[in-house]
Amino acid sequence: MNQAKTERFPRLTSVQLLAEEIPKPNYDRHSLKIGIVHFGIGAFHRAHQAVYLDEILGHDSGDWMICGVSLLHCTTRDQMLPQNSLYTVAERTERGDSLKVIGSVKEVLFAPKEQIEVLKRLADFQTKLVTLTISEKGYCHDPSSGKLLKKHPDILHDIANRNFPISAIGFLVAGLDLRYKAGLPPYTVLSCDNLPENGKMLRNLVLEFSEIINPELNQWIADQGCFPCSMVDRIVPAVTENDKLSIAQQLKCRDEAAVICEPFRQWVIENNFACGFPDLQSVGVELTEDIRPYEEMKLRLLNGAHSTIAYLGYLAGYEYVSDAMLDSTFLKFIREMMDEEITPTLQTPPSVDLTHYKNVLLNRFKNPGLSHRTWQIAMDGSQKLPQRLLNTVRAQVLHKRPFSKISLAVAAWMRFILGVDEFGKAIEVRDPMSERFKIIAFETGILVSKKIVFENSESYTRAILDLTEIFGKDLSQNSLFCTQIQKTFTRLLKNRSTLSIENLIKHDRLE
Ligand code: CS2
Repeated sequence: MNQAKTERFPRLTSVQLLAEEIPKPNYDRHSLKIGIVHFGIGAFHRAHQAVYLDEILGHDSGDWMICGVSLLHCTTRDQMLPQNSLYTVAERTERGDSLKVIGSVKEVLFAPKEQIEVLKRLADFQTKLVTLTISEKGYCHDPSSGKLLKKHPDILHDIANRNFPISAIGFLVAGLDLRYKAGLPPYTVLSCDNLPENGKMLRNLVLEFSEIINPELNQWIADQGCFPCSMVDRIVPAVTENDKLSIAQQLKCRDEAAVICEPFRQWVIENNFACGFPDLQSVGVELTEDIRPYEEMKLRLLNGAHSTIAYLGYLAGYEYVSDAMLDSTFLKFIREMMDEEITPTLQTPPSVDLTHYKNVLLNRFKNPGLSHRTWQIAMDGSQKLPQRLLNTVRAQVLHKRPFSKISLAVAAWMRFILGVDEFGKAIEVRDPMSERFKIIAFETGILVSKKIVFENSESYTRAILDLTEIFGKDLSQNSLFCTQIQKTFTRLLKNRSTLSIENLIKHDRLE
């Protein structure tokens, strides 16, 4: 219905179609060259990095146009190609949208079909920066140790077919190899995913991979490669058909690649580049020598709270983050978790007021315009838990400080991945480890014909805690942590999510 209504508008193909009042690229998109190759041109990149670049190009016409690469799906390429890679960013608040048409993406490639074109771009001397938002699982790493999964099917493929890669790591190394052979400097590789010390981890993955295929290349990358760490932030929910219609009505054009986001944005990058880089500071990007305090603050407070809201909120029947935040008990729970269990583990970054940061954060979560689904955030928990919740627990355990609220979040994840909600309805669990979870549920007998078997909860939680790729050997064997999780999970089964939250707030205990 809405799709049909949207289709009545002419397609966004050129800035000429846009009304004068719509902000649009004021630079010469034709003559400017590509200087950045970006892997993972999903909604986040289009609402974050590409927007910063659009602003830079608007005042300083350098050759910093973007070549976006999709590794898995051709959807973005197919949406962007007919639009000459133009698309709209709608910053949304409860008062409405503020639209801007973005022009910094010059080309979009679908790697499985345009492998040679991607490699050519990487090998081009004009390419100075290769950035990535490929999500946690795109790194083919062990989430707990950060090591390369050498038996991952994509990595095995890329080791056997090093000139025809399919994984991001395989492409990065194949591109660096071409440059090494051509006597060109390496490009800077900038990870923009929500992973701890993302640049350092990616460097290690690239080195582990290149060591297998070519020790000389490996040495060159080790000596000359630059892999700055970065912290990225902007909430970007998935776009719906309703959103597309409302944007078409405002734009008077149909935009299949439009994205919706909050007004807030932040990007902090470690100052470590191999060759040139765009004038990032001119548009508010912070360059720093020490990224860790920024990254831990963001991963633990924002993403940690997000995952907590996702699992507990989903179980409590909240579809959107903002719905859960309207529930004053839920809100209080998240605030207390931040103050009592996360903040003590953080080192405050220079010029940040943590109390202000948390207040702003809760207001961002409350943004009712955003319709950010708890289910969307709940995806890929096995890849997210270590840096969002478990590193915080580690620090709390080490200093003998409380972690009961985070334990409830972890228990809620364990409950969520059972694939049946508290009302007996099926949950679509999307996670690279979902098959393992199903086997564990079956073997431990926690779930029989979609019904929870309470007596088997201890063996179920034990089997999940034994997944060292998530919990690491340390937490898997930490009796304080394991006992607390098992107790919390059993209580969560008995009391369900809403009462469990209330009990933890009112009595600071689970019963
Ligand atoms: C979210 C993040 O989907 C998720 O897992 O927690 O995408 C979050 O919205 C961003 O990191 C915000 O910067």
